[in-house]
Amino acid sequence: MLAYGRQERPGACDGFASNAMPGFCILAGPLPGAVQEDVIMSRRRQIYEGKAKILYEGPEPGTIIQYFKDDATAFNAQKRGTINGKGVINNRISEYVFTRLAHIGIPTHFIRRLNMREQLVRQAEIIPIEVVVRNIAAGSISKRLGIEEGEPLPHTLIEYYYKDDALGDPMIAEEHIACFGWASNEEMQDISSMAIRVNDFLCGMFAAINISLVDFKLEFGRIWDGDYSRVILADEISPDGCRLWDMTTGEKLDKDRFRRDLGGEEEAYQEVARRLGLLENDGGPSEVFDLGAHRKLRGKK
Ligand code: AIR
Ligand code: ASP
Repeated sequence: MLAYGRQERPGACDGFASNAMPGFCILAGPLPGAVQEDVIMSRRRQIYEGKAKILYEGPEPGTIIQYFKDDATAFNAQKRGTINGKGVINNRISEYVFTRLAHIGIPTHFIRRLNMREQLVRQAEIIPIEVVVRNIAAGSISKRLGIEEGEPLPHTLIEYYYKDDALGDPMIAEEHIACFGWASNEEMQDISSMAIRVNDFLCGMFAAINISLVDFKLEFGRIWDGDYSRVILADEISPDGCRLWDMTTGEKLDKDRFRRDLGGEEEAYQEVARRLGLLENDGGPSEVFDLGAHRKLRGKK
């Protein structure tokens, strides 16, 4: 049973911006099961290279391989760097989160993790909207509206940004989305209700490991089944696209460490993975994470 709606394929002249979203359909039928990794490695073709991931053609029609890089960018790629091991950790964290979300009925593109840096996902038409969910003021909303960072918001906010690097991902209203046909009203209903469910689930999941989910970004894709499409959660969920603060110390455990030159980004990403039970406890500090102490322990300044 599908919790979220199926949309009929729009006709050519009904105002839906099909030219903005060149369609590619997935073939109906069962998704591939075990696929030999050596086959994947030898036959694949690169489809797209983004700031933090590379997409390769998958082993079956309708599949894609997501390769997670260590590259980090911020401020629309004006700042560039590397966070060692980030790709491996984000691959693992995103696998874990998407798997848990699937268990509560959120349709996602995730099929399975292939190896340390790659996962197999369903190919979808990416809806060109970044959906940001905020629980606590931080980052751009604090700057834009002069709200102090750390101020809990009176209620959860959903914001939309148009995914366009050349324009710097400008903030948009739902009216823009409807006006330019980036997503239909029905799709936006599915997207906003999924975003709220994901937020509720993730807030609880992170609270259980003493982390506040301050805000995060989601991306959605459209998959076709004949003349019908539905929206699924795509991209990744990792400390690259979430603000995660230790509930006790307020320590930032996310990409703001890189954006704001705070240092300790590798340790912060590892700490999130460790608390989620995805890494062996290496005997380092565990109750409340102290990045300074941890870095000293590892001989870093
Ligand atoms: N985000 C937005 N665009 C790219 C990313 N990663 C995420 C940030 C933050 C949230 O969206 O990681 O968790 C809000 O970002 P901002 O900059 O609008 O405050
Ligand atoms: N990764 C995005 C960029 O390069 C945004 C960010 O995470 O700050 O601009």
